[in-house]
Formats: sequence, C-alpha cells, structure tokens
Amino acid sequence: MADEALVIIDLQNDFCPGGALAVAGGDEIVPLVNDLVRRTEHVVLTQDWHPAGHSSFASNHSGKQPFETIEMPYGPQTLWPDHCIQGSLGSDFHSGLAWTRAELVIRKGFRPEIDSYSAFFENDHATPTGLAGYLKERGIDTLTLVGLATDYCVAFSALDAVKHGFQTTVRLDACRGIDLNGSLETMLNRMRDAGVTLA
Ligand code: VGL
Ligand code: ZN
Repeated sequence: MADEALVIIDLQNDFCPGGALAVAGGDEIVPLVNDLVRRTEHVVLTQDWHPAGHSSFASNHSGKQPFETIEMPYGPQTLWPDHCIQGSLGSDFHSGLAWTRAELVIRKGFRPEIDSYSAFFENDHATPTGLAGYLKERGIDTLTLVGLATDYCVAFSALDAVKHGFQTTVRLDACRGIDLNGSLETMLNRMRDAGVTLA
C-alpha cells in the first residue's frame, strides 16, 4: 500500500559472516528481505557509515576492548571493532540485496564524536537524521523494519519509529541479533512494551 514503507537496517557486509562485526546468520535474511522489497512500494535503506577513527571504535580508546561500554557525553556507549568505514567493502550493502529500488539511503554514524544506532536519531536521542520528516512528508504512516542487528540498530529504530507515531512492525524472521549480555531479550521486551508489533 502507498502509505507503507519497508526500512532495511544496515544489511552491510561488515554485519554479515566474514565481516568486521559479523552477526551470526546475518546473510540468511537476504532472500526474505528481497521478497519484502518486491512487495513494498516504498523502500528505504540505512547504511552504517563511520569515518576511520570513529569514537564508537574500541581502537580509538586506549586500554579498551571491543564490546566494553564507556560513558560518553551523550550517555553509555558500547565499543565496537572498527566497522563500516565509509567507502570500504565492509560498508557496502550485501551483494545479494535487491537494493536498486530503494528510494532513500539514510547514512548514520558519520559524525566522529557520536554513534547512531537508530535510523531516526543519533545516540543522544535528540539529533534527527531526517528520516521521520521524509516519511511523513510522503504520507507514510506504517513501517516494517528488517535487517541487522535486531537488538541494536533495528530495535532503537523501532522504538523511535513508535515515538514518532508510525505503526511499526519488526519482522523478526528477517532480522538477526548480536545478543551482548542479554541485549536481545532486553530489547525484545522494550519493543513489545513500547507497542512495536513483533512478527
Ligand atoms: C550496529 C553496532 C554498531 C547495528 C551498528 O547495525 O546494529 N551495531 N554499529
Ligand atoms: Zn556502527
């Protein structure tokens, strides 16, 4: 329907097996995502897009290891292996993804000093990416979210989508999670409590 959009979160090489921040089974979702692309009028992609030396990389913090958490001016921040560096092979969309029909690519995490999990806001939960305005201006009120990773970028995007008043479904069969310290269960509960439909 014309008022619905499919939002594909970070289906990029670095989040797939063999990538720098591989999500188990990340590439398995590609055929299902492609089916949804064919069936949805509006398709939007997000692309994790970090400059080298980004503040979310553990390598930028002496004595810190990937998957540790530190306090940043905007709140707690998990540190990651270097990933999705702008223009690198790892930042490319998975080669099997039917991305050509996407009408918009929202890049995120490109400011060195702040990370961005959500497709709608940077991790200060205040700086908008512009996606909500784009969707609303086009009359879209219903979103289906798929992609990587369920418990980080997909979940934070879904929570913000609901805050913006979008009717929001996460297709769990077309997502895969990182699951760090129980993050998958935590974020599934948070999404459910916020009114996200988990399908
Ligand atoms: C993501 C960690 C760091 C994600 C992106 O796409 O879920 N996770 N950057
Ligand atoms: Zn990232």
